Amino acid sequence: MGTRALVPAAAMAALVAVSAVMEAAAAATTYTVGAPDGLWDMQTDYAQWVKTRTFHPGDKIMFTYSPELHDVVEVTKAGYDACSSANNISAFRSGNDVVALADVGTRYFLCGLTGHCDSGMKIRIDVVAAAAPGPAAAAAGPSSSSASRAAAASSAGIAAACLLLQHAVVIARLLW
Ligand SMILES: [Cu+2]
Repeated sequence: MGTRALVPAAAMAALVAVSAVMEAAAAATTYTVGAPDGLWDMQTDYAQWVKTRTFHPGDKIMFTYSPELHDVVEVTKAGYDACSSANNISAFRSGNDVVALADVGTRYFLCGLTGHCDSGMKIRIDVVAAAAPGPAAAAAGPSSSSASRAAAASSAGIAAACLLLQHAVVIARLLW
């Protein structure tokens, strides 16, 4: 195979990479709670886990666990602080529970089995607006802030795409 035949292949690979980057920039994220080092269990340090992640409206969290061993209860701050699921907001026990983080705010979850929350099986999720809004965007309200978030995400995608295209051009020149 001559080097010339490699050029269209390199261009095609660059195009595939570009569309993958564009999709990743626009998509919301689903976080498996505790992963990759843990899951929804008695060992994972959830305060540590949330520290390295940022949750935005539109993201989802997934609790993965054995339903014989645990469950998931969404509670108020009072319930979270007291490890009480008495006045719960909602309860899940499928072992594969996906919770949508629709709005900016704080959500509290714990395991309702006796003693598990007290042993640390509780998690607090802060859902924050995505892009750092300028003064105008901040005044305009939530719908425009999600629009500016989408714009920021797509411009990040385009910047990454341009970088990939530049690399493809360099590779194509070398091969030619
Ligand atoms: Cu549990």
